[in-house]
Amino acid sequence: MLLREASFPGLEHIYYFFQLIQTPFILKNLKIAIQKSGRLNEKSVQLLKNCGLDFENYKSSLITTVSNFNLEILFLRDDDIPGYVEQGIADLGIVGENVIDETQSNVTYLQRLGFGKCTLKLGIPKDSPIERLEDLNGKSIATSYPNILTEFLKEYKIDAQIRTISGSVEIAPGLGLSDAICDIVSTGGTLKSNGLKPFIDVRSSEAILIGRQNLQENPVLCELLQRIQSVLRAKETKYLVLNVERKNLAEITELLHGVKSPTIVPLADEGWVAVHTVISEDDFWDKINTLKSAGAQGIVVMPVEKIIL
Ligand code: PRT
Ligand code: ZN
Repeated sequence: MLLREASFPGLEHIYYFFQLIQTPFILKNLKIAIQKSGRLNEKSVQLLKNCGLDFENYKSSLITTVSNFNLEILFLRDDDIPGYVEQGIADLGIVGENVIDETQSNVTYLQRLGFGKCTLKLGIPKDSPIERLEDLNGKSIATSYPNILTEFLKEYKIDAQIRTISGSVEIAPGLGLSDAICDIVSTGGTLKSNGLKPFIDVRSSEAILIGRQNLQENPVLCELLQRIQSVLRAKETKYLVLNVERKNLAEITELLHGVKSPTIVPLADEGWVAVHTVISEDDFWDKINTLKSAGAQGIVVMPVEKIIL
């Protein structure tokens, strides 16, 4: 099923309303809402494709059906995703934690997805006299995240005025609209190019798979979750092949103690073996350097597509 882009605002909402009232009677597929376009779109689509789901990803479509799995994909603005999931219009959603918190939606966290990482930070002008959090008392802060910021200020008992603006928050201090800002930062480039500097972290965020309440028992969800977890595990893991002189094998095997049991394959040269194993990506270069120091040679590193436990 493919619904073309609405030619006037609101058509998709009418469509989803009819979906909602029909859902219990007609539609059996699970529905997952992902961002239509923006920073989370590509990685969300890629994750679902890596799970073996086959679907068309037309830029103009608002909904598409997965041909080989009981799932439909809704393409929405990220701000709408938690609400659609909370109301049960979508069963699942992929969205940043910052949006879930800001919309204060009652949804279940099913899986952290490891992409879309960023931090909601307070930022101040480079030459600001503000030095400590308490210096924000009596000051104004521009943000698109008034709910998260309200909670944060309450927690630290700071009495500052929140100026809610929907975009381009970084220009607010320069325009004299606020003394500070609270916005998403990833590289920090936007802060810098607007004459601001990071001040204090409010919360970190990454993309999360969320679900509506009472979904845990669904077998389609269990299968999807299993596939997602196997893709995520694989992403954190590398397949290694290394050549080792037999006299160094015990030490190398010891270094790979985190692995259940590496595969040892004899080489044509009788004094050498090839060790096949998987390692996690944490401290990857440290591990490789340690293996090299212990005598490993000709190290080949390969990506792992899926790990099914
Ligand atoms: O159109 P729609 O409403 O769906 O999308 P959007 O424009 O509201 O959101 P989008 O696509 O910009 O971001 C989607 C999600 O990606 C956010 O909710 C976060 O969870 C996550 N994310 C990760 C980011 C960033 N990194 C990010 N850098 N969201 C926004 N930014 C912006 C930030 O607002 C600021 O303007 O990028 C700028 C700062 O980036 P740096 O790299 O200069 O620090
Ligand atoms: Zn948005």
